Amino acid sequence: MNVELRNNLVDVFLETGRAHHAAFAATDGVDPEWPIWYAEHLQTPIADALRTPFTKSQLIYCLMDADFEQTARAPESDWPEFYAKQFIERYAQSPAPAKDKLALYHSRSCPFCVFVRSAIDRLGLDVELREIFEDARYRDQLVAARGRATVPVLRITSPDGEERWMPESRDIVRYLETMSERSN
Ligand SMILES: N[C@@H](CCC(=O)N[C@@H](CS)C(=O)NCC(=O)O)C(=O)O
Repeated sequence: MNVELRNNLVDVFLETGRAHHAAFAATDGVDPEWPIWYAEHLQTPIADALRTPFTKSQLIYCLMDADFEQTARAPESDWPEFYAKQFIERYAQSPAPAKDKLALYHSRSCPFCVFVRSAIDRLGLDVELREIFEDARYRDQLVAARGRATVPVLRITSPDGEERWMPESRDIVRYLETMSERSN
């Protein structure tokens, strides 16, 4: 369980509960239409916290469901804690897995580079293009890593910073195709 997210949601529920109580002070918080009022006030903070869009109707359903579950399973528990846990378990988006960063060292005129660039376009991949004759830094990086300036070379940087330099246009295209299949 993501503790920071849970605490964040508990705070959101508590604050909204206080605001609701203040708004319905005349009836000491009694409001038979409470899910509608809560959905109105929770829509933005809940969607932001869980990184999931909610319509008000969905939120009304989720709130009523949490109320039902709490009454049935844990009537003694603190409702903000219970709701936070249930919302996280059922509706939180898991963070997108970190991806490798890809950069292609290439030159405009090289036919092997054209072959790789057209595969990148066809597959719709996010690959940074580094033209070694337009920016001397790219040529220097390539020579420092490989001892020569032959292009194309794909630089693959993993989320933990580990690097691979992949030469050979056919190997690069094969690698990109595999990446693309995996992400579909
Ligand atoms: N077998 C390689 C051939 C790459 C190649 O010959 N690239 C040429 C440009 S088209 C090059 O960089 N020549 C300059 C050099 O090797 O320093 C591939 O398929 O990627």
